Parts: sequence; C-alpha cells; structure tokens
Amino acid sequence: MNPVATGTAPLVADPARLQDHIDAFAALSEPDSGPGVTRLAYTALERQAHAVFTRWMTDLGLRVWTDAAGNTLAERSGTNPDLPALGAGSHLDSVPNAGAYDGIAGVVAAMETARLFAEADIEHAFPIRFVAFAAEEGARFGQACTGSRIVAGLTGPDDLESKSDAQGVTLAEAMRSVGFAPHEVARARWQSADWAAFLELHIEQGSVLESTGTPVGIVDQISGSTRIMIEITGRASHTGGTPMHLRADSMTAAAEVVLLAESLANDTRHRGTRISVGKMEASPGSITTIAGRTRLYVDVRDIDSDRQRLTVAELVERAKSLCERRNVTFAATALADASPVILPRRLRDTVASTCTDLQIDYRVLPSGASHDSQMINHVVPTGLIFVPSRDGISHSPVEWTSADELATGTSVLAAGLLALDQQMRPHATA
Ligand code: HGY
Ligand code: MN
Ligand code: MN
Repeated sequence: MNPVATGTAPLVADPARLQDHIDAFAALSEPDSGPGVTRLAYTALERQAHAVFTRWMTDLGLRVWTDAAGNTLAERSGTNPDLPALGAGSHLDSVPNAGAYDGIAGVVAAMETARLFAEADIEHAFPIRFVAFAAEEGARFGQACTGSRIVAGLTGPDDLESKSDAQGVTLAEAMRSVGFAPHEVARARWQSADWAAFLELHIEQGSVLESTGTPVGIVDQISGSTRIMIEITGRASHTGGTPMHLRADSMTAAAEVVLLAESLANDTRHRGTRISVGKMEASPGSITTIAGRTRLYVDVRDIDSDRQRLTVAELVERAKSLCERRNVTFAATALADASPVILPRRLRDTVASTCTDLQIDYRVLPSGASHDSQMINHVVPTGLIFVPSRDGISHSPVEWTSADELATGTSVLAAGLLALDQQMRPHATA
C-alpha cells in the first residue's frame, strides 16, 4: 500500500471510464417507457443497477453487502480497522423519463474513486465505504430519500405501509416485491459511532456553476421540501348539457390553485421559496365530461424551514377558501416533509482546501434539490460536491454533464476522502 503523503501526485479520474459507467447504468431503463431513463424506486431495474454496482465493486476486491433498506455498500479496508468509516456515494434510482446523471454521477464517481485507490494501492487509515442508496427519488411514492432516511432512522415500517404510488402499491409492497422485508428496516440503521464523515458528489441540477464557469460546487445548505396532494371534488356532468353557471368544475378550481401557488412563490415575502405542481390527475378524464375530481401534487421547497411550512399553510388556507367560493370541496393530504439542512462547515472547508490544492476553482452554493446527504447528515457529518448541469436542466432526458466535468469532480472527491483520512486520524496513529 502506498501511504498518501501530502503533496503527492493527485489521483486523476478517467473521463472515458466514467462515461462508460454512466452509459452502462443509463441502459437500465424500463422498456417502452419513453425518452430518457426510467428506473424507479424498489423496482427490479433498480435492483439490476445495484447488482452491477455490486459486481464492479466486488471485482475491485471490496467487501460488498446490501442492507435491509436496499442500499448497497462496498468497503475498502483501512490500516486501522478500529476506526469508523469514511464514505462516498449517491443513488441509483431515477424519476420517470430522467437523464443519465442524477444520482448515477455520484455512484460512478465513487466507483472511479475506489478504482483509483485500488490501482495506486493507496493506503488510508479509515475504512472507506462506497454506497449506492436505494429509492432516493420521491417521484413514485411522494417521499424522497427513503433508503437514506431509513439508515438515518427518519423512516420506519409504519411509513412504508402508509405511502403508495399511483397504482396503489405501497412502499412496503414494492420493497417486498424486490426481496426486502419492510418490518426489518431498522437493521439497516447507521450508528454515528460507525462513521467518521461522508462525501456525496451530485450534478447541480441548476445553472449556477455553468453560468459562472465554475467546475466544482461545495454545498452549504440543502433545501427542505414539503409535498402535499390536494384533492378537489366537484360534480361530473355533461360538457354540452351543463350551462356554465350550474357547474361544480374541479379542474377550473385546480387551475386557480396552481396559479395561486405560483403567485405565492413569486410574492416578495417568499424570496427563496419554490412551489411546483408537476402532476395533476382529473377524473373521469373524458373530453365530454366536466372533471368531477382533480388531484394536484404540490412540491414546496425552501432553505428556510419556517418559511417552507408557513407557505404550505398559507397555500392550503387560501386554496380551501377559493374552493368554497367555487362550490367544490377541498382536501389536502401530506405526502412527505423534509427540513432544510445546513451541512457542516468543517467538511466544506476540507473540500475547499482540496480544490485549492488541486488548483480547481470552486464556489459555495445552496442546493434547491434534495439529496441523500440531507438525510445521512443526521448520522454522519456529510459534504456535498456539485458538478455542472448543462443549461441547469435535470429530471429530463436532456440532463447532461461532460465526462471531463465529472472527472474533475471525481478527482476532488478522491482527494477529499484522503484529506479527511489524514485530518481525522487519532493523533496516536497519525
Ligand atoms: O426531488 C429532488 O429534489 C431529488 O431529485 N430527489
Ligand atoms: Mn438526485
Ligand atoms: Mn432527482
């Protein structure tokens, strides 16, 4: 093993190898699911992606296991097995019709880091665990970061039984369908004593890095998100026979709620709040029937916890009264709620000094998207490294990050882990 002295030649990630791995994961997509990548939480395809990760990491000689939540961990031994682990990783599931980089970039960067350490026979004191999280996307069940919430103790068996997808399949049923036992997820919990620090690399999913020409972002805070389903019930009736003044139209009420949400987010009181309605279901969904019932799925994001929750309360209150005025009924159901998180300064500073040592420009910025880092930071001090997203687009087939940009971020990830390994050693074994 080569001890990594400070100032040794930096490990340089291989762009072509990174791209090959990105392409291999991107190929694992639901057949006939339309453009982009569709690999939803707790599906056979997600498990196929974990099997690929398992194979590649096993081939590198790491000890690999999958926990009760479906997260896969690969450990490279350190010289001092009594030390807690350093970690790196991200998620392998996607939203429907996604790009190829959200989550995958961080897993591929972790894999490349493990390969660089193996090829250079790098010595580190702390064991290092490379992690592929399960079920980070909330697209299917509403709640984001289920795999990492479970290890952080933020989600338990009851949650898993109560959340379901558009087909009525619960999170628990989906877990069972791919071989996991929801009632046993507590076994996957991480203990703070077992972990020293964790770094996630992720695409920015915004346009700050690209617009400022900055190759690396270091995240200081991650937005929270509150997600609700609003159900508006009117009266289905004939679109030709029912005069306008005799209607109880749930779709027109829903349209007014969507515009209300947008106006709230643009209100000067809500400078950082982002409210979206990305999904709406009208029934019976016939062109010749006035919509009797319309469901809206609302996502409220903010880096200010109070403002996030107060905005949701104001939206619900004002939407309810507009429905009363329109003579339709209103009901709101909570789907998921995650608080904003401020990531530890110490890790940010380590990644920042790593960038400086590597002469790589960086920028500290908040994350509008949620991440596994947000959850595991409850158990282990976590850092989040961003690489640029072209045109700031994500959750879309046109999502893209160049292999060179990913290689730059990966080199920072690898060097950052080794810097933490040096910095965090107990003095006795330094
Ligand atoms: O929804 C999010 O922010 C993340 O992509 N799960
Ligand atoms: Mn993601
Ligand atoms: Mn995502």
